[in-house]
Amino acid sequence: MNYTKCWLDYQPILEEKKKSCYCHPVLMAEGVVAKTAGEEYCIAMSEMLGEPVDLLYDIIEEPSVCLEVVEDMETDATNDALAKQSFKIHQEEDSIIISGKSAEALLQGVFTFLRMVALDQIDEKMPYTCTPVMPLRMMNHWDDMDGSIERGYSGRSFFYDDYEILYNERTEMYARMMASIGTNAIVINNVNVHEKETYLITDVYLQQVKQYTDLFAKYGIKLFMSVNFAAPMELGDIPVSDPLNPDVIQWWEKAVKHVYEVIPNFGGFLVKADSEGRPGPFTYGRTHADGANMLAKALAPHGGIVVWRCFVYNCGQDWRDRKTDRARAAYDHFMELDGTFDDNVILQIKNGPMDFQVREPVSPLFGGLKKTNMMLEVQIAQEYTGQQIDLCYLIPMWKEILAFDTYADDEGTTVEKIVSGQSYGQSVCGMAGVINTGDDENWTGNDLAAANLYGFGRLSMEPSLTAEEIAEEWSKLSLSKEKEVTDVVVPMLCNSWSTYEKYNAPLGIGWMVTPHYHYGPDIDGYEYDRWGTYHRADLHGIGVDRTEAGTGYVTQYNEPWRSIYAKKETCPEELLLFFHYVPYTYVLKTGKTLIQHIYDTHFEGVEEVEEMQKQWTSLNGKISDRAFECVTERLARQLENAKEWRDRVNTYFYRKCGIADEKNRNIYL
Ligand code: GCW
Repeated sequence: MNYTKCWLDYQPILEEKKKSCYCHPVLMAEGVVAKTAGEEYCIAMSEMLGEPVDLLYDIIEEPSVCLEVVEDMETDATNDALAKQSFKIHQEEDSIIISGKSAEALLQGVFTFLRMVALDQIDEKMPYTCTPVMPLRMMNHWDDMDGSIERGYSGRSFFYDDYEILYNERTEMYARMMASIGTNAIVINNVNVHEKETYLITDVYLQQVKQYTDLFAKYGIKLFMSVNFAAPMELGDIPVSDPLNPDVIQWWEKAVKHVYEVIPNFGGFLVKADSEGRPGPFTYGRTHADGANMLAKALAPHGGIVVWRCFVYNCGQDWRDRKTDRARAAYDHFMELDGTFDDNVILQIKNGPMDFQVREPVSPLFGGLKKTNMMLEVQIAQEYTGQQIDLCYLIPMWKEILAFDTYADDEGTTVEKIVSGQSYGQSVCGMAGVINTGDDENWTGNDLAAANLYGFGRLSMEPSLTAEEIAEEWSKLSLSKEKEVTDVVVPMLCNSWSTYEKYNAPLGIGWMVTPHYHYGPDIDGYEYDRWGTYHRADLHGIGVDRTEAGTGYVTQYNEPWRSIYAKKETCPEELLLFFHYVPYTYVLKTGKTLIQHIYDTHFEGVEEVEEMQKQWTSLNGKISDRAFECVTERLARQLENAKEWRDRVNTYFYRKCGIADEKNRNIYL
């Protein structure tokens, strides 16, 4: 086996923690998913008890763990889609009952129960009931069929190699891992659909895709594919892909019908249109609602959905133009279409208005749209946050995003409530994560980056979990249950975003990265380019004026945010340069000038990485040598990167403004 089991590497539990019922699982439900639930139970429990555990199918006299589906189980779910996902774990005398309202829910119940046993939480947490908060918990793969992964930092694709679809034990392990964290939807190919991938929805590949669909179905996961909006032109003999053209409409209907003939349980499409060179409805003067609804109508008779991305912006900008603002783009394009999308369309919105930077405000589109299904898109892959070399645990960031109050209706209309369907009663909505896996032995390049993958799943099931709780669970399940390990790993993870931010681009301005690769600093790398990603630093100050006098971006927020962001004095300082052009001598709330803040944080960032290294060294011999060495090597590279950021950023600004560091440290490059 050339891959690890991550958080599914079940370890023996202490003798005194074993309950007599554990070795008698009784499966009282039928069907493939229920069978998986039984199998997962046996795999895990055999490891934890240190003896083989076999599944029974009839009630027995002795204490047992009963796995059952109770369709009329009571739930507190607010809609039908979620109700079917409710499960319950409780004790009756010496037996334990795991019941799900559906087989999929039972499977989630079993994974939850196994986790509780592994973490020794069973007595503390039972009786336990759960209705997942996000209806859809989706992974987006940016895997290409040549075997590469766009923005992949952990090896090559385990789905494809050289335009062939791979299917092996690793794929099965992958499906288990995904199901165990609550994933119920997976998009198997990159949103940038190139020539060969366009054929995924045709007979060239459908039979092989079906293998994945069948595998995922065993784990209660639906398979989705990204499609090329220009497919009718590339695959058919139609000269256009105009969504209102009858030939185009018919082409898609036929294509979709065929997909469902081969794969009856297919989930639907993910679409990146009119974005970064991808084709879309704009070519024909049509709206994104025209485009999305055309596909939605083709999918609807089969129960499929369209996930349509809002990452639409002008990537051919002139840097001298200070009015066009990429941050405005998603809202400007999609707000006026609110209420015009079909019921089986979901708009997938990136968490921020730019592109997964280390710090961004929350996209104002969440607080704008009210009559449209919405899904939050975050990037588990650390494109701009250290590329799985540098440590950056993203759960605290995602928690902030989910907790953000949009004030769309009243106070308390948080992103979490909106994308979980609680605010507007939608049932097709949820969270999507651009996944960070590849064929590296440890799946995620840096072992610690797996905490982001695990955490994404856990958070989409239960957003009320704290970042610390998730970190602790992950660390205990993946590294070691010993307290001395958790005591090091949990704070390391939980402080890592802040550390990364300190040595990165300051106060929300973002970018300053090496163009194209997006790792390492290049302060002006994107400054005079076409991508709309400017910091506007000059002799006197830095930042983008996004107030009404500037690009007007602030007006896309509801009050009170609009007013809060509009003034330097009230704008949260971590976002100051995102919203304002600020002189280097401006005094921050800490009493420091902006320039001194930039110098100080960049020195601190490096010191914090050095401290992390020290902490990590103390784990030598306490976790697997493989994981220890992997992270040791990554931290050494992180330190180099942090120093480079420190020196380049500080030197750049010192040269621009000529203001010396108050502490007289060496600023050079
Ligand atoms: O951040 C950018 C990435 C692209 C990506 C794009 C997107 C898949 O640099 O590689 O393309 O976002 O989200 O579509």
